[in-house]
Amino acid sequence: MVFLRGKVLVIGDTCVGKSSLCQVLSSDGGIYPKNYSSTIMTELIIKQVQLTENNDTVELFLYDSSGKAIYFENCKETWLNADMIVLVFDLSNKESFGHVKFWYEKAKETFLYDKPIIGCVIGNKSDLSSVVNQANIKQMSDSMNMKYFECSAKENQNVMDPFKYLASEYVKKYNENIKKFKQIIE
Ligand SMILES: Nc1nc2c(ncn2[C@@H]2O[C@H](COP(=O)(O)OP(=O)(O)OP(=O)(O)O)[C@@H](O)[C@H]2O)c(=O)[nH]1
Ligand SMILES: [Mg+2]
Repeated sequence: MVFLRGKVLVIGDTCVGKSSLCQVLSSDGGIYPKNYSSTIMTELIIKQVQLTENNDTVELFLYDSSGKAIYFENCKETWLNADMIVLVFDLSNKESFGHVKFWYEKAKETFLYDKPIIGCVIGNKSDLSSVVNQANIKQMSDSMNMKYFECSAKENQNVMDPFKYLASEYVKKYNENIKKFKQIIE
């Protein structure tokens, strides 16, 4: 059983629902912000995720970043030393899907370099009709080596799944590192 803490970047175009997802997640479905309130720079939301296997707990520090270009340079400063990344797009907005790679590349050049990263892609607003081709989503997620999830913050559907996945991958990586470290000192 371990208790870990990890920094998660939540990034993507403006209005795709990043803040809504974070609010719904942190309130266990209790709060869905009905009115749009644009995030200014970055907001920090903390959520503990309990994993049933081994009773591990991961406290996620979610850095909910603004998708607006004017805040971009300042947001980047808060991205340093991130452990995980969540790339969000809106299933009803093709342009936001087209920009996922842009956000990934920006995160990579800002803090990731060539380090392998734990991350996932979220297609949000699954309650609306999707205008994005599933094969294209798969191709894009695979090219970044990331798992894909579909959610609706509005309907509180599948919101927990991507964050449980991240927490479990994070624990897996931690255990692998401990194992490697033990092998070195033994
Ligand atoms: N239909 C639907 N609307 C959603 C969903 N999630 C968010 N929205 C709406 O989309 C709009 C933008 O949501 P936000 O969560 O503020 O978007 P954001 O990505 O944080 O935007 P920025 O902070 O500007 O980068 C709001 O009007 C939300 O109510 C969803 O799952 N379904
Ligand atoms: Mg926001």
